[in-house]
Amino acid sequence: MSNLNPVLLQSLEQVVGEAGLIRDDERMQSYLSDWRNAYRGKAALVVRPASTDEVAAVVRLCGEAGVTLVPQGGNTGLCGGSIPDDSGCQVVLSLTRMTRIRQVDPANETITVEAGVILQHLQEAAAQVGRLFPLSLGAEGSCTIGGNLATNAGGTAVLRYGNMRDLTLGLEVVLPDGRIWDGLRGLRKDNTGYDLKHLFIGSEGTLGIITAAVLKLYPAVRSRTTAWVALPSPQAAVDLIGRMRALCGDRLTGFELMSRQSVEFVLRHVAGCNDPFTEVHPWYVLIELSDTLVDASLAEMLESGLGEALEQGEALDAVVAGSEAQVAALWKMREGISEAQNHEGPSLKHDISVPVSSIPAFIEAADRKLQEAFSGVRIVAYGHVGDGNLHYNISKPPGSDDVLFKAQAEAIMHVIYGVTRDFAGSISAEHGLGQAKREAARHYKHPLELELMRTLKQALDPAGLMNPGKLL
Ligand code: FAD
Ligand code: 2HG
Ligand code: ZN
Repeated sequence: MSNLNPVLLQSLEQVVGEAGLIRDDERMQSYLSDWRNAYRGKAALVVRPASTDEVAAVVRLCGEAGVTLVPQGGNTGLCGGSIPDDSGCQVVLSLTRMTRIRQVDPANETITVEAGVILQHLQEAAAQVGRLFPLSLGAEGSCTIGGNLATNAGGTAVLRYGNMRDLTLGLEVVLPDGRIWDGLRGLRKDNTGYDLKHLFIGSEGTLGIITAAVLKLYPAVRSRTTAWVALPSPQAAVDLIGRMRALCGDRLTGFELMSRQSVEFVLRHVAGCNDPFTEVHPWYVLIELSDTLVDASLAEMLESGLGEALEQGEALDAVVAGSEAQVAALWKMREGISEAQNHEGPSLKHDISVPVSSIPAFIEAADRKLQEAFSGVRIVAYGHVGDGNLHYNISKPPGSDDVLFKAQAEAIMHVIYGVTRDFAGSISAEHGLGQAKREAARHYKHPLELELMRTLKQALDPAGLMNPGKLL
């Protein structure tokens, strides 16, 4: 049962009603650990407001009582940002009851949604008016728009449409003092000073609670073609993406790199996945072309690009999906990597980015240094290579001890982030810092950038009520 001050508890109940409070230990559990079970915390209470006014009242009440808040959406984040600490004194503020689509404006190509709307539901709402909301990622059936905004989520369509920052026109935010900032403007042009929405996008719940957003819509995709291609090396992937871009321009909407190790994990653990080739190859890419025209000759374009790549030795083999079921099967192989890696014991995630041109040299240097220092660890490298973003994840040597492996996590991380720094890269391309990379950011981010971030935090949240211990 909750150890919260009874007066505060009663006031919160008056705001959100009995349905908006979760206090018994058993029902709280799913809010206290993450998808991988890599982070676990305790909370005094989970509060689930159903409107912006309720969020504001909760923030005010908790602020007055000095109780810190942990905003939470679908709890699919991969760096512990939505998990409370283990004091048992924090309140988890879940946005999952704020699920209204407030407005669809096809003429303005915008949709206004509340923070708790699940990404997939937003995609479906856009499709109903013949539009596309392009953000697409493996957790789209559970992650929320608020979480996508707070982490500036990326995914598999960034190559063409950009990340959440690029897809957002306006925000509504409850500030740490309980005031509501109504920035829900559907404008593509607005030069009236600092663009405040960008402060909150990617702030991981440390500056305020995002309660709603105006997001961009795009014309619906009416044709697409998808291929699975075997490659000799990461350099071949960089060459191939250049070739496909020159040939297809903006029609290139997906280009995902996967090492053999990543694919092997999927074949081993994800039901219904089969290797499209009989031979084993060191690297693969999933390529997708799409267009708003029904008959856009995409298959010819793809086949012509792949034909040239095969001739040049850039590609070793290729299959083009012949049906929607085959398209889905190929994407399942790609999206299944996260889940498959969980079955191989603890995994160390490094969500890095470097310039696209440096991807091959990054992989070569990081692989070499890791294998020299940590013999037998399995490197699970894959990701959004067109964005320069690799998930350079590590699994323990087969049969080795979990505890010993976890004891090496920090040293492994420093090797990988050291190489990332050598290539002027970022230690977090899409998942954010949360609690996982907060300390690392102190080593790898410029001190002046950290100082500016602290200045902003101090200005907006001087009492440190919003998601303390995360990001900064
Ligand atoms: P949560 O996990 O609940 O929260 C994430 C962070 O946002 C926390 O710091 C939390 O405090 C804060 N937050 C949540 N809601 C709000 C709000 N309303 N206001 C303020 N702060 C808030 N991410 C990618 O970028 N690209 C991918 O391709 C990708 N693929 C994934 C695949 C799988 C299988 C999984 C499990 C995760 C993947 N992720 C990916 C990570 C994750 O899905 C995203 O970070 C997602 O945006 C998180 O949304 P959420 O609603 O689950 O947020
Ligand atoms: C992806 O691209 C996600 O599949 C998850 O960002 C990456 O689990 C991971 O490390
Ligand atoms: Zn990713």
